[in-house]
Amino acid sequence: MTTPAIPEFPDGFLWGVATSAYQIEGGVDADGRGPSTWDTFCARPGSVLGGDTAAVATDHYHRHDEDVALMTELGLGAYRFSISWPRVLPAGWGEVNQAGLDFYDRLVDELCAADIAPAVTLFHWDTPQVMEDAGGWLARDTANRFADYAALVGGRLGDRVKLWMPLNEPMVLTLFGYALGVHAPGWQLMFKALPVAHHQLLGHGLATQALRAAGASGIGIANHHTPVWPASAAPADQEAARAYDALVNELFAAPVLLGEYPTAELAAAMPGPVADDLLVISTPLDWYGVNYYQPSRVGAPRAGAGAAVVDGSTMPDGLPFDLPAIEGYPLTDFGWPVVPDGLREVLVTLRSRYGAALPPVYVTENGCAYGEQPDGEGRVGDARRIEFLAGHLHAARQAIDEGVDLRGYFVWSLLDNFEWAAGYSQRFGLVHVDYETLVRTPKDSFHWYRELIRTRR
Ligand code: GBH
Repeated sequence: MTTPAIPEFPDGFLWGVATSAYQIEGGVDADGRGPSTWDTFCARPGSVLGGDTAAVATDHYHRHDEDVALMTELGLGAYRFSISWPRVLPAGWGEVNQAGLDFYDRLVDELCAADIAPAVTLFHWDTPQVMEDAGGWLARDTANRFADYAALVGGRLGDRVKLWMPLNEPMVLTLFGYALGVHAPGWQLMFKALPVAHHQLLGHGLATQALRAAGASGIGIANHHTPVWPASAAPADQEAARAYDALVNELFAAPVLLGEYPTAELAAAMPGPVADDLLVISTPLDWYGVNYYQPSRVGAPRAGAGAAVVDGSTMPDGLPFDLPAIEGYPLTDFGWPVVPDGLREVLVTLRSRYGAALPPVYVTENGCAYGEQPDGEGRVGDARRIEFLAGHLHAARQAIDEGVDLRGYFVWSLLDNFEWAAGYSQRFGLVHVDYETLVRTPKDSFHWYRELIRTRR
């Protein structure tokens, strides 16, 4: 195998991998965990491809020792994982499930013993079902309950966790979960979903304050970012692209970094004492996380165009955007174009948009779905993943040269796992998982990443 050359990174650059609780843990009924919105969504026919559920997933809940051993072999500097809110607080608030909290406490100890810095996401979309029944993220009170949960976890793990992210990709929960209905909880509220953005942002700000009060430090956010490329130079396409950019990129960055909503219309769509809330939402952060997968081509809606399909899910009618395919790039098995320079573009755009208000940056997710299987000798030849990662690391290095204070990079993901509405059809792991036997097989990309870390850590 020829190994693509990787540029040098600054001393202390943090090399990591990322996962999330619902996608890997399984054990949905184990030791007192409560149901989440995703358990409900999976049980609803037609929601997840092939009727897949995450009841077992990769069974990480019972195999975490083996998984930490894999991470140790990788020589990771950090491991980003999420805590399942309903595992810790089965009803979302009130009685604590000590067994659930103990699970994460042990995991953090195992990581520290292996010299791997724990990086913790508090919410990666798995809302306790009881909270959803009480209004979910459409209800302001969920932000307060979330802060209580943050205080609890921060108090228990704050002495050992190096990086905290209250939220992962609030954009995706708002858009996919509440506006379009292709993720849990499955609402199709279109623009009436905007309060979900505000309440998550408020929850982020309140949780940041609660974590600090509980003695935790190193607090950031993991936001999804995509370069937005107008479909053409026509004014209608330019305008649609501007609006899309405001909605998917700026809506979740400007309140946090600048204490303001990107447009007057968006600010006016938000509930509550918005000006006061923005003071909480913009509580200064120690760092800022970027999840990058691909750019977006955006134009004005075209008359007579069929319903848009995103990641295999059919979008509701009446979207104010058209998302034509990006052509001229190779595609992953998910159909996403491979555009490494898009990572440089999002990082440099953040830097120019937010300037001194942007704290040090981490790439908190980057990766690709390719379906290679083990051959007869148990080898998984995923050269395309190696090429993907190498290309994106070059782009990240270029962003540093262009003035971005980038401190680390997390590959999505350690293991093949439950890819939300796509079920098990998409494999993002450095490690292959056989879903019949749950046997883990490191892919070529795993060995490549280990070598990269070994020569640069
Ligand atoms: C991340 O989300 C998640 O944090 C993680 O849990 C997930 O497993 C991982 O990515 C891989 O999917 O057709 O233009 O609408 C990624 C967010 C949002 C990226 C939807 C791709 C589709 C692009 N994704 N987006 S578009």
